[in-house]
Amino acid sequence: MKRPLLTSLLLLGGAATVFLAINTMQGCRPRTAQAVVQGDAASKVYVKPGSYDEFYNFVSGGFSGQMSVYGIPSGRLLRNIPVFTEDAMSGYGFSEETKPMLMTTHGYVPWDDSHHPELSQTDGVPDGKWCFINGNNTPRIALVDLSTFRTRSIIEIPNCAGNHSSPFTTPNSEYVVAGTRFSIPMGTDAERDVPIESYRENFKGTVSFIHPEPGTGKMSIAFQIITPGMNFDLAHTGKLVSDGWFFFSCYNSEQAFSLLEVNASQRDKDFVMAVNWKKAEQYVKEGKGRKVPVQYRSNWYNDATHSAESNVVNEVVQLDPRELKDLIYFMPCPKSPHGCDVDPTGQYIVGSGKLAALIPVFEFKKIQAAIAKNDFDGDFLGIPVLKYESVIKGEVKKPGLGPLHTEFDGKGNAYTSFFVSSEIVKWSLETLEPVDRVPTYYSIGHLCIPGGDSKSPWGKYVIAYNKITKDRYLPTGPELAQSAQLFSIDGDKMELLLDFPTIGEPHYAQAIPADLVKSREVKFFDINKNQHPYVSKGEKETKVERKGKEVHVWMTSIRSHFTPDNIEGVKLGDEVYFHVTNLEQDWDVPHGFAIKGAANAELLIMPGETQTLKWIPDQVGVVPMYCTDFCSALHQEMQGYVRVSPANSNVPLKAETRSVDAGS
Ligand code: CUK
Ligand code: CUA
Repeated sequence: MKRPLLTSLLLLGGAATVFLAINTMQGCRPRTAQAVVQGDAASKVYVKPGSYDEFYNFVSGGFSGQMSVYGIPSGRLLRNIPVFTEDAMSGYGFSEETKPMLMTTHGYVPWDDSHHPELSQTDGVPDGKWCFINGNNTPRIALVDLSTFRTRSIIEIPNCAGNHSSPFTTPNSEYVVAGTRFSIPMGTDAERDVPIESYRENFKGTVSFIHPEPGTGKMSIAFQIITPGMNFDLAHTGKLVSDGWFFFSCYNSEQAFSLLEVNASQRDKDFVMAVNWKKAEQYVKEGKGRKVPVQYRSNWYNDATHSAESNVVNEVVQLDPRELKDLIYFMPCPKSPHGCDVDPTGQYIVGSGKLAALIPVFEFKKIQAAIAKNDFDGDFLGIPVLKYESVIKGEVKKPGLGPLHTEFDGKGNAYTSFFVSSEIVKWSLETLEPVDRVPTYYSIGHLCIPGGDSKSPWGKYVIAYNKITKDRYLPTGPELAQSAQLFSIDGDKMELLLDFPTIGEPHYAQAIPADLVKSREVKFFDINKNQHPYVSKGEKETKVERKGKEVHVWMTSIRSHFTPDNIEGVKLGDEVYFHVTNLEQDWDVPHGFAIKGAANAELLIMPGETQTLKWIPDQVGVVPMYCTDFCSALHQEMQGYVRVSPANSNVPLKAETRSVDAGS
């Protein structure tokens, strides 16, 4: 009876058959693999030693939970920024100061699955201030501050399960959105403890609008819109003519809760959901929202105290579009749409049905006209469905197989990634005709043009983020390198320039001219402004104090010694807190701190910063500690000792250095 593959093939037909066939086919690749690289490609990606790349490229780390930063066009890795995953290299998630960043209502969650970096915008253009990224698994959004390349804040999203259609921004980053991938039952324990097969009655979705505070980057949930139960996949903001609207792709309008592979692929069309967020904002102001009890955490890293704060929030404002009639509308979209992209003029909304063999292009003014005339094709669970024919500008016919995502070059062209046929297709927004196509190696997911989802793209390159790299790199055991491919798009024809490996799975990425970020960089933290409760602003302020079982060490580091570097009087059963302040006031002089046997990572302390390592000694003896970052010619001399005595010992607590600055 059980023949799932055959059943799927029979049920899906068309593009899906090809999908499955290609999916199970090994080693299928275009013959032209070598021929497509032109002779002058190397010179176009060569950034000579000592020079800078033209663009920063922020790439999601997928299941690494991080975000990595590359230079374009060289593809050089510049940084791997810890976001949702603890990072032993920097001490993120290991130091006492950073632990609260990863707190959730489930406790400390040191990992997530991040898909979509999104740069903050001013007037519809990436401004280089922040980069947001979503956590898919334990629904969260993070804000990375591009002046420090560090995670500044993380907010948990309540009533959400699988935060996939996130964190896309409005044109002035008033909001970033979070749409739930999985619908779930919500409310009290009794309301949530229901049979899975009661999906239709009990399961709902939400899309949340998160407000980042312009000065601090603290995030809060402005409001949440409750929706019929289905899956939300991606989203993009309206702009210019369509400013004030947001568009989300939704699939599983079948409301399946098992074997979605088959059961959520039944209907010819699912939806793109149009949300009038300015209207939602107005309803919230008028008090038409409902305050619903929830629990979520909002975490924020304070650069003055060099410490994170984590606060629990207990309610959220919800809007119900079945009561507030003009809030959301559904537009039919073939078939299981994934990407949902808005062109630079804001007029056209491109839906990409994973199983569709065409691309529908919706037109904003037609959407408005249809809404004004109540030109509906019935409703879906109480939400009006606009007539497909009334809201589309047209369809891109037979562009390729398995369209996923579209970005724009700002010159009237769209670039769509095709997973199944493994290619990028360039097509004209005016004629809806394909004008160029180029193979990708292999099975492209997202693609990225610098500013390619904004009002003003820098349409010089497109970067493909591929799902399969077999045979492109030296093999590395069962898991092969993840991959990006750089193409130039400033001529008529797309041209492959470079393959470069990435960390984790690159889903989406964004890129921005380097100048918009470079000038913001913090070179070091001013020690005079350090408000950490355990700061030592000079060696004279260092000390050691016992508070019951806790031993606190006020410590400093400077090339090339710690103060104090000899500590005695620590006993078994103590908890030792090393509060290390890096006294340097110069760029790129971090010091590390590590101690033997600590069930912890190192600290990597930036100039002017204080960080704390917690250590529970478990053996009697003299224990070495040292600086881990090669900071000077005498880096190997940057060391010290802690004497650990038995629990009942009478060794007095003392700390000293023979440094002249310490004055002891
Ligand atoms: S993505 Cu998350 S499944 Cu196409 Cu935005 Cu890769
Ligand atoms: Cu400080 Cu090495």
